[in-house]
Amino acid sequence: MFMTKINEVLPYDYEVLLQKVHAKLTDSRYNHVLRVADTAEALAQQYSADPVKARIAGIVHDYAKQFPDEAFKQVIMSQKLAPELLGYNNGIWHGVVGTYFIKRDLRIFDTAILSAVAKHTTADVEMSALDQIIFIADYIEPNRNFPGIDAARKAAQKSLAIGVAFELQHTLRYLVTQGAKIYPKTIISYNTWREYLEN
Ligand code: DGI
Ligand code: FE
Ligand code: FE
Repeated sequence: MFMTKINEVLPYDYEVLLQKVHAKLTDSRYNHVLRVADTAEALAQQYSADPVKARIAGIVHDYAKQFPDEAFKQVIMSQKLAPELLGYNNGIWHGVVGTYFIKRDLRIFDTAILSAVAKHTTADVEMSALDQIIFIADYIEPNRNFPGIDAARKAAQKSLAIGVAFELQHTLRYLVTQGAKIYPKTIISYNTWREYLEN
């Protein structure tokens, strides 16, 4: 069983990470990230992934959620990220672009953790076990309550891939009913993972 030591991915104590993250989030959002970390750690234990990286990724996954739009636009331009990103909003930016602030402010550079954060909203056509765990944990943490949550939790107990496929189908369906602009990676992820759908 592979398990990272916390000081291999964090240049300071875990409690300091919690303080840094809490400082940027409302209490309710901070409590969400704590629940995602607990859920991700449990999924990692269940599915033989690294529970330390799962916990840290859970703690930081929404780090940039309350950063102002202007900050994201500046990073997209200064770092020469895909200009198409400017056509989206915080919903997409806080993960894909949020990794920039995680590196800059939190000094976390572990590529597996950063990948899981980058993919936590949109998924991707290729996802590591840790990527899948954070994507799912964000969706099924204990306070989530929406039509279909029981089926989402059951799907995640069958396999990570079934959990990802279920979540993509339901998220895409929801976004379309809202008339939201769909990020292309969300669509190609759905096309890739739908083979695991059980209905
Ligand atoms: O950050 P959380 O609220 O915990 O959850 P999240 O990161 O999964 O979702 C953030 C928002 O992003 C949520 O309102 C749904 C939205 N979203 C997910 N995929 C897409 C999207 N929004 C657009 N416009 N397009 C997408 O493809
Ligand atoms: Fe998020
Ligand atoms: Fe979240």
